[in-house]
Amino acid sequence: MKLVMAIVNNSDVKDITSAMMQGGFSMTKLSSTGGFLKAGTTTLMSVLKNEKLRTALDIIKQSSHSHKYDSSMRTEESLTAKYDLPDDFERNEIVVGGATVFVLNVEESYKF
Ligand code: 2BA
Repeated sequence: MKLVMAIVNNSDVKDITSAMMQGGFSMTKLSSTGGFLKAGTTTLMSVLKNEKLRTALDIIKQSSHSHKYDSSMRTEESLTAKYDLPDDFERNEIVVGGATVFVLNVEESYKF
């Protein structure tokens, strides 16, 4: 068994979870926050059989989109003002996502 942990953009969550549920995968959604941009993200967790891993990764890949954050936006009264970049941050543009995915081995699983 594998544990897939996928950190995804909130705007992609609906498409990913719909496709995963249709594919018969069990999932848990966690609210998360990026350490660097401090923006809200969603972390999806799914434990699945080894032979289903490729299917799950394909679903996540197909429904995940990257987006750009422009640091000039941080002074505006807009959604992007929520970003709290380090004071010494100098890059003008950051590309976030689509999905950051970690795959871990699961040795045992119980439901009590
Ligand atoms: P954040 O930590 O908020 O990072 C958002 C984006 O900022 C990153 O996009 C990357 O383009 C940039 N970035 C991150 N750290 C940076 C730094 N020290 N200097 C310059 N730019 C930096 P992604 O790489 O697509 O990552 C999206 C989110 O996935 C991250 O949000 C974080 O929550 C998670 N993540 C990425 N790599 C990770 C890892 N190795 N371990 C745990 N979480 C990770």
